[in-house]
Amino acid sequence: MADTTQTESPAAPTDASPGLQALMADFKKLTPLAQADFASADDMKALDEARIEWLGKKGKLADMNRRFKELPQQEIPIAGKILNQHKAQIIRLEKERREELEAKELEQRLVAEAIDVTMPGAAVPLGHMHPLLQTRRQVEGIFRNMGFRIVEGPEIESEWVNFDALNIASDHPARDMQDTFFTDRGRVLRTHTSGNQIRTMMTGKPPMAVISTGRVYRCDSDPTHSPMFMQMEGFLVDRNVSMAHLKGVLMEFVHALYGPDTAVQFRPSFFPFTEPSAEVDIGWNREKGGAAKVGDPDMQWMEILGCGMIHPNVLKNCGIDPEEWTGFAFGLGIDRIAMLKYGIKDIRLLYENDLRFLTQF
Ligand code: FA5
Repeated sequence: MADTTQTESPAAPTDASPGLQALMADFKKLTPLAQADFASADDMKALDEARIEWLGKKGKLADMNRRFKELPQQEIPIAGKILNQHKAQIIRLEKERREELEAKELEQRLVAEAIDVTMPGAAVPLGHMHPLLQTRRQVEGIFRNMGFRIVEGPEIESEWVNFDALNIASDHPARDMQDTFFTDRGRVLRTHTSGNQIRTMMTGKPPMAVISTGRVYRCDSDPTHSPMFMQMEGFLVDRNVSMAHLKGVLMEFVHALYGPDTAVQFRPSFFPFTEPSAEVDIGWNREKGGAAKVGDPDMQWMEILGCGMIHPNVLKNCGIDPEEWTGFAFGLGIDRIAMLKYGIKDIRLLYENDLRFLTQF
């Protein structure tokens, strides 16, 4: 704080009364005292208190003013002038100290709020695709590379498409093979994606090679069965299609997905919509998780798909002449493919949305 106390006080008239002389002597002492008070104020609050003490209505300058009534009348203007000069000085001292404190506070704030632009930013955790979706994309990619195109179908399906058109009569015991969730008016939550075979064949003309993936629903729940799971239907209709084509396509798929020495077996089976029918199992190691190679002593079989040559009745139901056209179809469980791919032991983990599980993939 600048030293301004050296400023000359106005001179008293030579014939000043003793009262005025005493007043002037007291005035002379005031400015250095005020300056000391302001200088010792370390923050704005203390400075405000000091200002009120000096310049307020009941402050020290006001006290001086009250002493004027003791002076002779003609000396009051002189005393007033002297008071105003001191007052101006004290106001200036207070202002200087205020500016100093403001500058200090600003500097402290700038230091406290300083941003280090070289610090690394806070990382936002990134999400990623669910393992089922990753598997679905990969599987679809393999079949697309072989020339299959993708179609979609509804999850609520008519009983006719889901069962009847697929050669499953209303009293056919095959309906019990897939425990069904019925909705109203002859509709069901689709139990498989085979209905998309019907929808596509009814609206399109062969030759065609199509895949269709989506959720399907059954009353089922254990480590390898979930009540909602994902299937992919694939089928191909052309002239002179045989079981050998089906086997070739599926072997190509298994090798692309799990590698060329993966253990695979085709087993005869039954589906009302294919004849002949088969199921495909992949070797898996339940303990280690993941697909097993041929010769693994701990290997067990896991069924991943059903398949076969499209039944002539199904082709006829869709307006396709079975004398001219033949085709194969398959329906694979995407969840089981994911279990084998990632070594997941319980299918239900895929639907629990537990981040500790999902972040591993
Ligand atoms: C069918 O659903 C037939 N539509 C498949 C088919 C299509 C056969 C075309 C012939 C021609 P299946 O019920 O076996 O078949 O189911 C096929 C695959 O879905 C199974 O091999 C299995 O991988 C998977 N799967 C079946 N039920 C479940 C379930 N509850 N949870 C998880 N995956 C399942």
